[in-house]
Amino acid sequence: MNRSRNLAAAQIDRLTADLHALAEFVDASMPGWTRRALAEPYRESRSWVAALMKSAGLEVSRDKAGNILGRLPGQGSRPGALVTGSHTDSVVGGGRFDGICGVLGAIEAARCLQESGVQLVHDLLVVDFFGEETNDFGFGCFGSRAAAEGIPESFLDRRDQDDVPLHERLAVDGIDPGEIGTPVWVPGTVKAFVELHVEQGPTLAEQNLPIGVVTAITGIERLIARFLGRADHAGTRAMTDRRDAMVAAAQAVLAIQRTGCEAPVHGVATTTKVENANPSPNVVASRVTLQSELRSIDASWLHGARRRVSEQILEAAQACGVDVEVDWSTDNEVVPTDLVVQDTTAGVLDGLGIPWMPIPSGATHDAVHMATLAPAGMIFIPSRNGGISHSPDEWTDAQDIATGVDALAATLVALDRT
Ligand code: HGY
Ligand code: MN
Ligand code: MN
Ligand code: MN
Repeated sequence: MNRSRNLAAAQIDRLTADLHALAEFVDASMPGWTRRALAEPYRESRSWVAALMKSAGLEVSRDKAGNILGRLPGQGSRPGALVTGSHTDSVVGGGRFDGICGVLGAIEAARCLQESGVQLVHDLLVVDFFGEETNDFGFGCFGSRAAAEGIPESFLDRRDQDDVPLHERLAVDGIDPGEIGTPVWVPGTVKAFVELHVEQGPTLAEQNLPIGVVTAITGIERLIARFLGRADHAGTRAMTDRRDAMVAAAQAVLAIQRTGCEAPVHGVATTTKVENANPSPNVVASRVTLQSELRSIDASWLHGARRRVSEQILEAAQACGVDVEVDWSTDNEVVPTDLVVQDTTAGVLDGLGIPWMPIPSGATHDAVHMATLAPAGMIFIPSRNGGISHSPDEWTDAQDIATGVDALAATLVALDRT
């Protein structure tokens, strides 16, 4: 397998040292390498990231959405910056590579460009986007969404599981909700966006390939279903005479899972939460809330599946004599990556002799929101350990990250000339 050709051993060692250093900022009370946005370890880690950007010769600033920006001025004769970056927050029990490779790899790419004397025409902007993972308020990509579209009023009114409103949590990070309702970045200031990211799946490793050029990023439909049955004595009420909200929810979980299994390529369905409002062991469940999501890069399947899942949930509730409210929200539509960015990346890889394959992304990324601002693309590097991710077992080899940095730096140089 082609290894990193342009990164010297010293540069790979430097990048590895950065990965280890960032992995120190975790919530020790949680499993894996947990670094949740809006929490202390994350806050401390971002000061470290800002200092790293500064030491890499970047002009560091923080925008109103909490994104950390490291700018490498270009020769300045062309408008719009070449932007690259990702996120450094994690899921609970997450790993050390998801998002992180795209931020530390981008900083390394900026260092390598300077060390090899390359001067871009456009500014280069390296970004650590604030809070990409789904937060306690049920949405993700906070920083990139705020930068590109603004955060919707309905999101800002949400409260977390402790009934704390989002604006209160944001205040600790110095983010003013009044300043993020409209796009935080000025349209026209981005020439193109490229995100380096681990695949979070097994394909590249199975194909023994070091790089994936992402063709499309999954759409996500999120569901909250509220089942309303009748509380009753669990020991006396006849089985045929119950209105058991938990049984209706259980049948809905299986219907959602069946729908995911029927999907064509890259369709999935997951139920991540079933909550009984009254978990007393001797009471028939009266109120149960279920949270699920459907994903696919096939927009027509995704919308059809949403309708089919709703129908099956209503049928399950009816059969149990239970009422149900089904609320859907589109977290993001399917996003095809930009063909020019794809082709530029492919041409660069062929030029470097680095083998690659086109690959869709079942995970969503900050690139989804950057794509509303400018042509956007993604470069994947292999996830080892069977492609496991959102887990402490997530792993990507340093050599693979270095090859990704090679590909990223060369793609940025090529896009700089378009
Ligand atoms: O949910 C996702 O796909 C991403 O990891 N936030
Ligand atoms: Mn993730
Ligand atoms: Mn990610
Ligand atoms: Mn991402």
